[in-house]
Order: sequence, then C-alpha cells, then structure tokens
Amino acid sequence: MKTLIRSTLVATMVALSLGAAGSAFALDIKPRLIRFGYGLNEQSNQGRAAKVFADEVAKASGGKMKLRAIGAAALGPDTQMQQALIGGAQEMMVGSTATLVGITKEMALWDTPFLFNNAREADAVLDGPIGRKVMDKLEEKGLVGLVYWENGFRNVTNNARAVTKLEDMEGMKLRVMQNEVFLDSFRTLGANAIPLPFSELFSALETRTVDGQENPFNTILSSKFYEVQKYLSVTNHVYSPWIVLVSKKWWDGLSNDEQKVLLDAAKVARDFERKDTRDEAAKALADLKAKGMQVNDLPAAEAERMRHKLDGINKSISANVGQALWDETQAELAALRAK
Ligand code: KDG
Repeated sequence: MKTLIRSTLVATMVALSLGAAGSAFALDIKPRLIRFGYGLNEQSNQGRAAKVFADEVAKASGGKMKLRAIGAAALGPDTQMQQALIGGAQEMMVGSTATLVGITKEMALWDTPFLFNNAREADAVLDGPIGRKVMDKLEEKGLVGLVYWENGFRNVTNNARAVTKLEDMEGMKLRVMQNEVFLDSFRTLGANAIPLPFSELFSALETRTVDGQENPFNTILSSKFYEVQKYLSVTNHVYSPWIVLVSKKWWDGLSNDEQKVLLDAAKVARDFERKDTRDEAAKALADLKAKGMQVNDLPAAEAERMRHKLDGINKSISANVGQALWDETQAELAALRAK
C-alpha cells in the first residue's frame, strides 16, 4: 500500500512540474531565471528602471520568473551583450539603439541629429507603428525588441572650451558611441570623433585620452562625469532611446503567458523610467552646476547652423534605413507638429 501511495505521489509531482505547454507557467519547483544586463550603474535612471522591471516580473509571475538585473556592464558592453543574446548565452538586456546599427541598419533612424524636438514626439513615434516596424527588423537577427526606454537628449561636455558656436567643435577629441552616424556627424561638425564603449568612457575622460563626450544630463550625473569634465554645453543634438531586448532563441521557448508577463512588465518599467528620467533631468542641470560644471546653452542660431551642416548626414541615413521608412517618419513628425 505504502509503495502505491509513494508512486502516486511521485507521479503527481512529476506531472505538476512538467506543466502543460502554453499553460501559465510550467510548475517547476525553481523559478525561471533571467539575466538582464545593462551598462550604467545601479544608481542611474537605467538601474532604477531595471529594478522596477525585476519587481514587476516577480509580481506578475507569482515568483515563477526571476529577473536578475546586472548593471555597470558586468556582462560586457552593449555590443557584447547583444551577441550573447543572439547566441542564447544571455536572456535579456537594455542598451542603446545606436550600438545595434551594425546588426539592424534601420536602428540608425534614431541617430538622426535633431530628429525629435521634444519627448512628446519621441514617445509618439517610438511607441507607434514606426517604432514597432524598426523593432521587428531585429527578429531576423535573433533579437526581440519589447519596448523603448529613454536615454534622453544628448549634450556635449569637454575640458577644452564651452561650445558656443559651430567652430568650437573644431579639432575636439570627442568620444562617441560605436556607430557610423555618430562618427560621421561629429566629424562633419569638425570634431575628432573617437568611438569607445560606454564602459571605457570615464577613464578615457580622466586620462585625457579624449577631451569630451556627449550624453544626457542623467548619465553625466550618475556616471560622475562632472568630476572629469569642466564644460557642459546644452546642444540637445539628438534624442537617444534605449531598447529592452530579448534573446529570440530563449523567447521562442517561453509560454504565451510568460511572454506576456515580460512584455507587460517592460511597459510598466518603461512608463516609470521615462517619468523618473525626466524628473531627474529637470533637476540635473542645477545639480551639475552645483558640482562645478560651467554650463552654457548653445544659441538657437548656432543649433540651426549645426542642423544645416548635418543635412548630408540625413541623406545618408535615409539611404541606409530606406527612403520609405524615412519619408514615413518625416510625415508622422509633420502630422504631430500640426496638432
Ligand atoms: O550600456 C550603455 C548604453 O546604454 C549607452 O547607450 C550609454 O548613451 C550611452 C553611451 O554614450 O554609450
């Protein structure tokens, strides 16, 4: 009798642990572990949103899915994590769309100088059909894009001089993200553009390997660039999104319910991240001034000169991403601006 009870118990445990395909969650004893890599530190806007994302996943899955947020490029720079996702060695990450251009050329659309005038336009295009269309191009390369988060409008810092006019960029050794559009854009503006991974940026600034860099206020603050940079010139020369990515190899093995948990949690974290980033950015300028940075606004007329100087970049971007996508984006922006 005892044997019968024991074997029935074992059979029940095995059946429960296997779960039915497509069921909410396979009733495994241990939670499904997800490594979620990111490049900034835990105290940054990116790190805070990663924690919200992890909490949301645990809550929505009843503890059956555990997302481990691993920051400060501990799993490598964006490009290395992207390859790890494609190979299935890592499950998820959040990083720059700019570092994805080598994998999916359409991501270069988001590197277009002065593309968005404000966050309203950025949210509308990124969360709308055009943002989705660009994301869908990732799948054939082994990546799944869930949502866009906000890195923000980028501004120039350096140790040589305040950038008050186009000519001030001349000859400046400026670190840029590893991306042809950023390289071409800043070379066109006269800078000596030097591509480096984010994880090497602080030491490059500290050792004067480069004069300057460009990033949103939030990153300048959270990465303590104010310790090694004197001038901050508010140029708002491009809006940078981050993108939450999943390994397609891994994603395709999830149940529909598990996929829904991740997508819904990523959206909750996105909405938190955008508000948190904007709230922090609104205060960051005062904080950076208080920490000793010399801040100046690039005059509108000089921004206009930069835009015109970069017209040729737009032509190469439209050729790269496809004229139809470029035209659709311009039309969407014109419609938003007419409202
Ligand atoms: O992992 C760091 C990336 O998120 C990157 O986007 C940060 O803007 C960045 C930069 O300048 O590399």
